[in-house]
Amino acid sequence: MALLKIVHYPDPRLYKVAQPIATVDDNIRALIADMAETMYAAPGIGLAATQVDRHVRLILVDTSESKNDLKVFINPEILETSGQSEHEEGCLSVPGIYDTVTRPERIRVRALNSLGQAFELEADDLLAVCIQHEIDHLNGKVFVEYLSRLKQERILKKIKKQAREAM
Ligand code: K1U
Ligand code: ZN
Repeated sequence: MALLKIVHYPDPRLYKVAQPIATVDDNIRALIADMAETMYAAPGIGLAATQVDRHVRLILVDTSESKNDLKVFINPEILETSGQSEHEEGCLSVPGIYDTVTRPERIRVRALNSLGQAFELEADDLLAVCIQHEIDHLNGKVFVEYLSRLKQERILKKIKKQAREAM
């Protein structure tokens, strides 16, 4: 297994649209293992392949307290949504920035697991927020794009300052 480098906003690679995975093979399972190690080490509760510069439709989520409930979604599709809720979000690609985003409250999602088997899952609360946040990454969207232009400008300034100070 290996720790992968997480791409930081506003890197243009975060805006690429990820491609469907045609075959769930050992290469994909190796990527899942590396992404899981990277997500838990960060630490994070989700990670999309886009964030580690792999532009395939694969996301991982683990919102459990014990960090032992890894959920793998390959080619995830949101089939249904209902309600609306506000939740504070963070992003490993936008370190140190947290803000409130409004999204559908409950979702039904269909995907393949790491064996290539299809499954459906109903999610609400943090799990639903996290799945939607990660699918946005696959579509080239970062959560700050839900915020006002003024907030986005402030976040960009802060991120650029952090990057300068890290040099
Ligand atoms: O996509 C990502 O960058 C991961 C992101 C997922 C996420 C968090 C909160 C709301 C929506 C999506 C993170 O994991 S940020 C880190 C974080 O929230 C966290 C880290 C450790 C423990 C608890 C939360
Ligand atoms: Zn994110």
